Amino acid sequence: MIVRVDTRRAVALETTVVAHGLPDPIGIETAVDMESIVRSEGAEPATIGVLKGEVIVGMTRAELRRLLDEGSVKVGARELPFVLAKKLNADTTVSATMRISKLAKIRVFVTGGIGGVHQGEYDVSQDLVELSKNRMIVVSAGAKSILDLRTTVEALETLEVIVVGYKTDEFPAFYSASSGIKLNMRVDSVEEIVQIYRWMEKIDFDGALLVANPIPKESEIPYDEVQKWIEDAEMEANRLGIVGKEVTPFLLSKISELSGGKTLKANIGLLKNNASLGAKIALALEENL
Ligand code: PSU
Ligand code: MN
Repeated sequence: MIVRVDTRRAVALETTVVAHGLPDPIGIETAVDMESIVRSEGAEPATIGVLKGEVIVGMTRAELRRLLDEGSVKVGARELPFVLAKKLNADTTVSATMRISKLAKIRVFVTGGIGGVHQGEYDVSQDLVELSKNRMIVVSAGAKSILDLRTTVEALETLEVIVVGYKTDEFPAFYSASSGIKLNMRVDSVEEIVQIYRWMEKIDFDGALLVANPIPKESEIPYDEVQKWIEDAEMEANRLGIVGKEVTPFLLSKISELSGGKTLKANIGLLKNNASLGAKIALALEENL
């Protein structure tokens, strides 16, 4: 494993969103922008991925480019040993990035939206399991609205994942700030987040603290507007027989197409917003060592 950052004030960033979540070159541009945002807050970005079986914590732009040009496998935590043994290129989802962050002793991780429980046939992301096993702070704009959000929130409870709404009483719906699903834990400051994390350490709590950070107003798309695109994208996925790892990337790109790029813009907006909050949390955590 190559670690290029000071992990005490690092913010981990994933590469699946770069390689499979956003179209090229927007993926790389967004990653680089997120890194700048993290730096401008005084924290250190650590973009995580795998090149030829080598885990890299703190990928350079050129290395991100290699991932895209040479191609990479989308991996969750359970596929990591496989791609490492085979010396493959891999982009890491939330679960794989969390697992590597733990090895590198990074405590804060920023993503767009976690994976969760899909609608219809059984399809549940490894992200949920990893969140239940790994003591980290994960910032996300709720879970992707292509999911069954109600079931995802219930699953998070079953798995003992601490979910707090940042300045909200609701679980955010990725492209929209509100979902109508109430959360019972709300925080209004970075200090409160750090205090909760301190208590997690003291009581030896193994799961993650998921900070649900709503998409900012200027990037938001109303829930009802998004719903129609999601339904159409899902019908198309069923028609084409898309299953497994391809489901999430397919739906994201189809919805972007159906919305004329509106959801893509929203996705970028929420990623940057999360990067900013994650950096503030990382700094506050370090100062409080
Ligand atoms: N957030 C985004 N875009 C993405 C993802 C998150 O804004 O593409 C990725 C994350 O890496 C997450 C993955 O872990 O989608 C979930 O994939 P699946 O549903 O196949 O578990
Ligand atoms: Mn899946």
